[in-house]
Amino acid sequence: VIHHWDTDGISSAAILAEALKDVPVQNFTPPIGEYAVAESEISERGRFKSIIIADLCLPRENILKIKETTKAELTVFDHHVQEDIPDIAHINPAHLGRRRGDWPSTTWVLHKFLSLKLCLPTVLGLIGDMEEKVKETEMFHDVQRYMDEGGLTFEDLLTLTELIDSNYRVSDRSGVEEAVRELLKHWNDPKSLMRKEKWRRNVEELKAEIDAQLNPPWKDENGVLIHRMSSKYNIISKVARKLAWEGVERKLVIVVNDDPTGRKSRIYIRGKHLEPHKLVGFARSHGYSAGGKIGVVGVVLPKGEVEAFISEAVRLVRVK
Ligand SMILES: [Mn+2]
Repeated sequence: VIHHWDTDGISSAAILAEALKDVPVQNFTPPIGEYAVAESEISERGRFKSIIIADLCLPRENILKIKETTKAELTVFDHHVQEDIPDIAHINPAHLGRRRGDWPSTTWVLHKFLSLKLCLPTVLGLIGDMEEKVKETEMFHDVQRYMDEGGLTFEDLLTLTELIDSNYRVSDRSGVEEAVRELLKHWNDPKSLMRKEKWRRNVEELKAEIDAQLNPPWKDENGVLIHRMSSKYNIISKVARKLAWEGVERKLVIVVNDDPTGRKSRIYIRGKHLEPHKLVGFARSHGYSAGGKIGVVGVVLPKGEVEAFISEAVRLVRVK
């Protein structure tokens, strides 16, 4: 199972491993931040009859290359919008043109597709991807029931998604892969998972780093705030969220993280009604890797091109 490094991806891998417990299953996440997998790395781990890609939008060429190299059967479980690929089984209701809101997580796709009894990983995937917004979905009845039966609060589960996500936020790739085994070991036992010392230390470290990186200076003009920082951790969305809310909501928050060891920067743009298409299209036309959803756009580009991109981005967003 090749899976995304976030809680939904980790939980989806755990659900698949549990469903397939009669056969040996290995789980694998790409290098954190890279939406591609080197085929050689898969081959090094063994020979596989079947490969499942979960909650991870790999490029078409990458998927075809994996299939060609490994000769395995390939199946994709996802809820992101993706293109059709010949000879690849694609279990993705979003892709069938249904309303995206109906499928808030890959764990929910698996839950429905495999007709499972509601379990902790399914709930964690929903909360990991949706956070507070999950309360507005129809699945929240199920989440509520799960919490009532286990004597859990929403905050408990939100905290647990933070703990699980801490692995990728500190760029601990093997920690991400190990988290799948932890979910399997403590199936439906969130209290034990919440005590995991390593994850708790990660969260503490991340909190301190976020506070440190929140320090000014930043540029705040006409409701647009621009903050540039340099952290080795994946905290850009956390920093953006904190800056978006300071009593009043800012129209647009742009956070830039310059990779402390490389030549790339990551830009994260957050705005309440931000439409991603124009910005993502503009970024891709420059050859940058970019993605987004309503309210959020992320771009990776060379450090030296950050300033030019931001001034154009602000202009594009304003022209509405
Ligand atoms: Mn997801």
